[in-house]
Amino acid sequence: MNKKREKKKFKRKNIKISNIELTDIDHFTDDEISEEKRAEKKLIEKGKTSNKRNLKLERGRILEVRSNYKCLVKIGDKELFCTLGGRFKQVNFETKSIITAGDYVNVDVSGDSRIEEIIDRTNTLSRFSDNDFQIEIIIASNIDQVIITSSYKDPQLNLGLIDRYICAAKISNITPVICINKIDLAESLKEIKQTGSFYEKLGFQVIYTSIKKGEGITELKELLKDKDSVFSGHSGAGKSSLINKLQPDLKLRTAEISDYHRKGIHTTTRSRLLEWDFGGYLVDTPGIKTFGLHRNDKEKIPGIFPGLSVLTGECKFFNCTHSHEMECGIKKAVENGSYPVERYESYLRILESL
Ligand SMILES: Nc1nc2c(ncn2[C@@H]2O[C@H](COP(=O)(O)OP(=O)(O)O)[C@@H](O)[C@H]2O)c(=O)[nH]1
Ligand SMILES: [Mg+2]
Ligand SMILES: [Zn+2]
Repeated sequence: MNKKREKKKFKRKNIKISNIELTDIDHFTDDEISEEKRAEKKLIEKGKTSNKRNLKLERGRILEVRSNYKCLVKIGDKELFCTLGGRFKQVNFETKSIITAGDYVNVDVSGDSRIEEIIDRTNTLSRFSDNDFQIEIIIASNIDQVIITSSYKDPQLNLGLIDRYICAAKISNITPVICINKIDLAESLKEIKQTGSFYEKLGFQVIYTSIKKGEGITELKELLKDKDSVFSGHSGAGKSSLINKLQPDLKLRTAEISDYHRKGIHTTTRSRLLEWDFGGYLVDTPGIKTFGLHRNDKEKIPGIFPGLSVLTGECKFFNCTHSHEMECGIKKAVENGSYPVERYESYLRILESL
C-alpha cells in the first residue's frame, strides 16, 4: 500500500518534469525509483528541465474525444484541440477511456496544448457491452442528472424502463429526473399525475411536458439550467423534440445518424457535450444506448429500487432480496396494498434480468 503510494507520488511529481521518459514506471522497483529520483535531481540541478517546468496550466473541460489521445477542450470561452501526453497511455493502458467527454483537465497552454492532468471524476455515465463480459464503456463523466423521458402514449408509458433507469442512475451517482412527455395525448391529467405521484412521494422530481402544447418546457429549462444532463428513454418518447424545443440551434446528431449510415458516410458515435445557451451542458449521445446495469450490481438493486428501503424493517434477513425469502416486509406490503404490486413486479423483472 505504502509502496504504491510512493510510486504514485513519484509519478505525479514526474509529470511536471516531463523530459524524462516515463516508460514502464509501474514496473520499477523502489531501488530503481530512488535511482530515477537521483537522476531527476541531477537534471534539475543542471537546469535542463527549465522549459518544461514553465508550464502554464489552465483548467478546461473535454467536450469531445476524437481519438484516444486527441480531444476538444473548452477553456474559458475558447475551444481548443488538445493532445494527451504519452505517459497517460502507460499509466492507464488497460482502460479504453483514458479521457472521456465531461472530464475536467489541466492543459498546458504555453506550448502544444497538452493535457497534463486529468481531474478525478465524480461519476461516469456508462453502458456495458452486450457480450458475456459486460465490459464497461464510458460515455461521459461528471454528469449531474439524467432526464428519464417516457411518453404518456405512442409509445405507451413504460414505468418498468423508468425504474430501470432510476436504478442505473443511482448506481452511477447521477440524479434521476422523470419526464413524462406527450401529455397532450392524455384524456385527463389527473390520471397521469396519479401515476407520477408514486415517484414524487419518494422525492423524485417529475415533470409533465408536451411539445404540441408547449407545456412544462419552462419548467424543464429551469431544471437543466447550469447543470450537465443527459436524456435517456425509449426511442420515440420525444427526447429530440424536447431538446429542439429548448434550443433549436443546438447541433444534435442524434436524428441524422441513421441517414448518414444509409449514405455510407462515416460518422462517429462518440458522445459529446453541447452547451445550452441558458447554462449547463447536454450530453449528446448519437446512436448510443445511454445506460446499462451490470450484473455485478444485482445485489445493489434491493437497496436502491424506488420505495423499497423504508419497508424492509419486517424482512427477516438483513440481506433479503424480497423475492424467494419468507417473512419479507416488501411482500407483506404488496399483500396489504401499501406497496404497488406493479412496482414490485417491475423490481423482480430487473432482478431476474441481471
Ligand atoms: N403528440 C405529441 N407528439 C410528440 C411530442 N413530442 C414528440 N412528439 C412526436 O413523437 C415522435 C418522436 O419524437 P422524437 O423527438 O424523435 O423522439 P426520440 O426518439 O425520443 O428522440 C415525433 O413524431 C414527434 O413529433 C408531444 O409532446 N406530443
Ligand atoms: Mg431522438
Ligand atoms: Zn424482504
